Amino acid sequence: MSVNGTRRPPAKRRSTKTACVKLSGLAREFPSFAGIAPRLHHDKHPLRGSPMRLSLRPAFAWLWTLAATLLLTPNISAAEKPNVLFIAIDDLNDWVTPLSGHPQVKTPHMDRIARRGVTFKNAHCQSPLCNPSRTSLMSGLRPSTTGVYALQPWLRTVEGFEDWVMLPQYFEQHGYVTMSTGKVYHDAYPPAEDRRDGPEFTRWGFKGGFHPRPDRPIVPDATHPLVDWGVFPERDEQQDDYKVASWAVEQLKNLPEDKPFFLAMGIRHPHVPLYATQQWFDLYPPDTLFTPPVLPGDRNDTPDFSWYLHWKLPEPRLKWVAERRQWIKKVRAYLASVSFADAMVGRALDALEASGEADNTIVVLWSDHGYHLGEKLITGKNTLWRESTRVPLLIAGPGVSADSRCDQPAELVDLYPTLVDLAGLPERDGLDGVSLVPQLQAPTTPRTRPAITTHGPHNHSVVTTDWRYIQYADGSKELYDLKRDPREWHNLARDPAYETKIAELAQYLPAQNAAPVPGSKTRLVELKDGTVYWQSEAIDPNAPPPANPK
Ligand SMILES: [Ca+2]
Ligand SMILES: [Ca+2]
Repeated sequence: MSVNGTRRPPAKRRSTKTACVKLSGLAREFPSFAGIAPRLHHDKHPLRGSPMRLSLRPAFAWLWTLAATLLLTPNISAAEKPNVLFIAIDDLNDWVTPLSGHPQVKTPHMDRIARRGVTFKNAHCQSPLCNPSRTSLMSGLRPSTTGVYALQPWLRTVEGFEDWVMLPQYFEQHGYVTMSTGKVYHDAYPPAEDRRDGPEFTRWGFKGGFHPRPDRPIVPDATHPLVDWGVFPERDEQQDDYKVASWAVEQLKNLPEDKPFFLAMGIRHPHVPLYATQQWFDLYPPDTLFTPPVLPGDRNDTPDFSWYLHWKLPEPRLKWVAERRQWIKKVRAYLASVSFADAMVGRALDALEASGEADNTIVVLWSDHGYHLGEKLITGKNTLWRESTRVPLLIAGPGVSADSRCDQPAELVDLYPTLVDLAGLPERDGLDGVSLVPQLQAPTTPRTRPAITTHGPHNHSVVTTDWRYIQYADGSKELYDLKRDPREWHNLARDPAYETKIAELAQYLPAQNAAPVPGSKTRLVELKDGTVYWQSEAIDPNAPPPANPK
């Protein structure tokens, strides 16, 4: 099957006054930045639930305040401890309604969480790649601390981390029943023999995968079997993610009576392949959709090392999708996949409400990293820019300010200490993150730490409320003034006027830069003795970036 109705003129390049590029002949301008999007109407959403039922009613606000006071008191008994519904989304960038990264996106169920809690508008992953990001979040340690930078290995195989108490284990040690379904750790982790009740989680559910898949890719000349998009399959119930959510719903219908729960649900959409049923595509009529703005020559002022971070990837470059008139189709399929993922979140929220435990449950939703859909001339991830590092991070529940937004930097590595703090468990030493509870209680509370994202050893991004500084392993740099240049188009690092600012931000770079652990491979970039290696293969310094590697 294919996406219907995507008739549009041939791709053209032309500059606008704001130097945007319209590659797809679109009827409407993409707003210049998140936050100015018009309010979207969600009433026609096919799986819309009852969003107001989870919202905080003013008359009961004092009860929440009281609950917050009680819950933040250490040593509360197991029976009083709040539950945790821990929702992981894969490759979800800021194209969600609470962040307005794409002003046409429809995610009414994430809005339900946002209305009940705090939306972190400046939250960033620790690595723009599944395994290192998830390893960091679950261990509470940065990639630069563990040395896990690539898609392999599993942290348990790393010397010194065999018995490291991961986030769900810490909850289990303190009286919780922990449960997992879908992609919580990176795919294949833990290995199948350890994916049983006991290690890592009290109870393992349906793990799922990228199924079902059509007999052949929908996109003509697809660069990789998984890098595909279009209308598929016929019914939502056929999707693995639907079954993952169903398992979570079943647990919420049969909760343990004597213990609090920590239920982790990992949804793979909108990770490629971007398959969704017709109803989700119908939310995004192609003749009204727009692609994100792209600056011509945006990569002219970015260092060579920025290309090395994603030297050879299955995800096509912008030129590839634009020339094949697939850009708008991929954008549409991504949006459809986001709304499908949101609907799965909605099913879990509905079940939580029906369980009667909603008022005593912390709901946290996060994505492991973002995703480019044309910005900086690429699709995919593996960069240190906004599109890769910025992630949705929504936290709601007892002790959390309702319907609030926080502009302070936040990191996914903060989730471990934050959830421990919110649940009133004993403080856990030795973690790299810090509790976000001060911001959850009062979202304007300042935070001095920036957000750090790492991709491969010695490549870091530092984000504050106003700046992004990037430093690569060869010492090359980028600096962006986020107030003036939120899309990070104009690299200021070579301007001597910013030397002081760069020195100030460079102080926050991690002091420890662990070498890649044994077994590190797949999407690993390393600088060794003056030579850059992509997945252990030396890069010719005179070679141009591969146009569209497979
Ligand atoms: Ca991912
Ligand atoms: Ca640029």
